Amino acid sequence: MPKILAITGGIGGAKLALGLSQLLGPEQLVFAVNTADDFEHLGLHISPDIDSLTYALAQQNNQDLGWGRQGETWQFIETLASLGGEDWFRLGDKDMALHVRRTQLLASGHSLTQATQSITQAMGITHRVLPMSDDPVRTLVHTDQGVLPFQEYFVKQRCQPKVIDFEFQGIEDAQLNPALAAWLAQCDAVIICPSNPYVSVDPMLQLAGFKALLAPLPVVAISPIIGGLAIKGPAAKMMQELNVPTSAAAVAKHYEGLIDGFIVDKTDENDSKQIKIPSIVTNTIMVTLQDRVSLAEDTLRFLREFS
Ligand code: FO1
Repeated sequence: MPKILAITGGIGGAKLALGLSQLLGPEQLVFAVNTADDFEHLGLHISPDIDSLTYALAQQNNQDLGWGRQGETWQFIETLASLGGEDWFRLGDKDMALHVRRTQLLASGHSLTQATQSITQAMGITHRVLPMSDDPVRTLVHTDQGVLPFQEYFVKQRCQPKVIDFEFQGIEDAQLNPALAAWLAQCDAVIICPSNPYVSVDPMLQLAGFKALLAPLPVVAISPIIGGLAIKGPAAKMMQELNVPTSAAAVAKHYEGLIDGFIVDKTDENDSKQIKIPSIVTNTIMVTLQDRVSLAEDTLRFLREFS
């Protein structure tokens, strides 16, 4: 069986990650997660993309919100607001326990990788969830309303400001997670899950040495843009503001030179004719668990064409 690295960030990527986890065991499949959305808030270290993946793999994710945990209550954040605290970033009561636990583990000297390992194991997840780096990388969004830390842009400003550029603060000094580099050295192939190319995948690709480790491997990406829209999140809006066509073909171009194959939704069958690299058309809209598994099966089958 192949050894796969799945690169993910955000909600869309986490959906396919769950599908893949149903087909490949922890000896064949490892996840690399974006940490550039992380931030310190209320004295806690928050890692949203690690948490979206963790809850997805544990099948505990909040299907209505997309992010956070299912079956949540909001006593903490509402009480905090009543005391004059900040409540713009909605932290559910169960979700709070995860952030407190991670912060505690980091404060006692554990790395983000070790803290994540401890938490995912406690949630019954057997697959390894590897932060892209244990060093801080923070996405700053340069907009027409100034430079905004990512969560201020994404949550507080609800992605309204016009994007001019992205800056990954700390990227020059951040070391690629050694556990990730070690897995890549023995990997057979890499999957870039349907995540936002600009803020969920690019931070990882810009880590020194990462692209060089990908170069000898077959890499397949799934388009996060379907019919000119993102299923969730601001990817299409960002592309418009960056004067990039909001199309699956434009995402393939964004990954040009890095990927060997591209997977687009049936809606984009015509668009796929513009794509210069080998591509397949299938259903990439994941509503049910079966949708997630079917797309994972299609992806692994497609990957075999490059091995
Ligand atoms: N996204 C929101 O749009 N509003 C929120 O209040 C919010 C809270 C939140 C809490 C924990 C967490 O792990 C994620 C949360 N998110 C929220 C989503 C998060 O901002 C995004 O998932 C990523 O940063 C981008 O993928």
